[in-house]
Amino acid sequence: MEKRSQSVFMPALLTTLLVSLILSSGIESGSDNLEILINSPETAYVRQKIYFDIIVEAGGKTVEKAVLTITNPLGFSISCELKLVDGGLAYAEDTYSYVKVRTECVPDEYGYGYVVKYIFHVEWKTPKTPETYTIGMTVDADGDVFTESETIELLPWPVVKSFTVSPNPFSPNGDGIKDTTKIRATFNVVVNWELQVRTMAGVVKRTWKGTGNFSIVWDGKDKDGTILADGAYNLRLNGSDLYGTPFRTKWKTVTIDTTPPTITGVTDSPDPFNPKIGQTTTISYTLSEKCTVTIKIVNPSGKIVRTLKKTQLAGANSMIWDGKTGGGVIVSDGTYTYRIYVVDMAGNKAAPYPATGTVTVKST
Ligand SMILES: [Ca+2]
Ligand SMILES: [Ca+2]
Repeated sequence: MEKRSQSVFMPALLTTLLVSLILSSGIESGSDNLEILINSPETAYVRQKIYFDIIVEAGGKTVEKAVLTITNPLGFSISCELKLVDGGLAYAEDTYSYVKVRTECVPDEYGYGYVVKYIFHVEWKTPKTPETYTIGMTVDADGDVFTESETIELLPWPVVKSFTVSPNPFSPNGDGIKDTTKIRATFNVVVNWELQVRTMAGVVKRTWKGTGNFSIVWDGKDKDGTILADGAYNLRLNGSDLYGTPFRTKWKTVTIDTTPPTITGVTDSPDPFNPKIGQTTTISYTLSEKCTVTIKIVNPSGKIVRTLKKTQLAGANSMIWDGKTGGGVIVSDGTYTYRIYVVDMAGNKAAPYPATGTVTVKST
């Protein structure tokens, strides 16, 4: 009774001092023995299943409650509280089953049965948002609440967003037409890449290396400066993000074509023809390869009255002229010259350029 009355009449300052002494000593002893170690990786990829351990040194105390939280600044939040089963910790899952936790208790080395460590094996199926996530663990051990957190950066998997080569085919022959081709690629993240030109048999002829999106003008030369022979080549693009994770290797075929096309067997029929009664004439020829064919029809005084244009495949081809101008008017009687300009897909021109023939329009 006397003691109690003493404390009641103790000066307020002394009471505050005593209370703060007790509190600080409590916290200090706690921080000596209670420790949380989160062994999560610093980075992981979206939609990846990752594993890490959280080790709780409870200083001989019993962990009564442990809560694992995973959050990001965008508002993503998972909270996973471990359930007590028969006085021991059981595994836990978050509501959406993205996190699974299994607990392992390590007894002390002297075999007295004290739990010295709680090891939480965490399995996390990461979300699809690339963001920095904070993993937090709060533990209540016999009333001592302590907490720890670590961050983990979720990365998008590196992918090639686009990979193009144009023009394709091209013709590195110095004539100023399609002499080079542009090879371009874009990626979703910064990557270190390597681009190779390979023969179909796999022999590497040229290599470029770099970081990030690229646009390369290729002159058709190998690493020694020699222009490669006509034919198809493979472009191989591989590499990895700045953490070393590779993207899926991409392939593309590019063709070098410096061989001019040929046009043979140029004929027209019927000749003469009468457009006034609805007759047309067919100009026929044979191409050595796929080409863009332009036929210009020239009147007796040298003026172009009609242009016909098509991209046509190798082999026998033709175009029909209905005897009309570009404006749809039937031309006057006379002998017309048709000029056939043949260019392959790499810009090489057939010789002669143009090939020519004549056809007569006769309405009487
Ligand atoms: Ca060329
Ligand atoms: Ca050609």
